[in-house]
Amino acid sequence: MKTRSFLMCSLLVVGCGGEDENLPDARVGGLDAAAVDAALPDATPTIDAVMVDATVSSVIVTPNCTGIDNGQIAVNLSTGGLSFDITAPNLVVGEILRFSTTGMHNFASDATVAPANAWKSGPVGSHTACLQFTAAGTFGFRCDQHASMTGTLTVSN
Ligand SMILES: [Cu+2]
Repeated sequence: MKTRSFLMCSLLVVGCGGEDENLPDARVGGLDAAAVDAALPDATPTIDAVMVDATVSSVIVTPNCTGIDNGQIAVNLSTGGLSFDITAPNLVVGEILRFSTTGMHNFASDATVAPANAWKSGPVGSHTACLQFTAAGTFGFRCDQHASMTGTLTVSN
């Protein structure tokens, strides 16, 4: 009797497994967009964390420049007082800009750059980060703490 029950269960499991193969498509098709939106938490903190740690489509941020070879760094950008020491840096696609500061500053894309918050070197405060730009363009930047600290980065092919 026990053996027979076990076999029945096994057959049921196999049967369910077979049906499952057809389920993913049906589930995706059945998603209610409004319900999904409602179920999603506020995404802002997650996006912020991603910016600091690394990946945006065109900018790769490496906190502390960990693992970056000095030979890859084309521009060293820092701060003095309430200014960036270079306000119009130039890079070739793929090159790295090293940002460092000991003040209440950071190096972040400004409102003219899409997507919003495309990159930032890290939270405002003493830190170092390496940013590799992988797309050509002209990008405004700023310090998130000081509206007067701005510049324009040019990345060319
Ligand atoms: Cu600042």
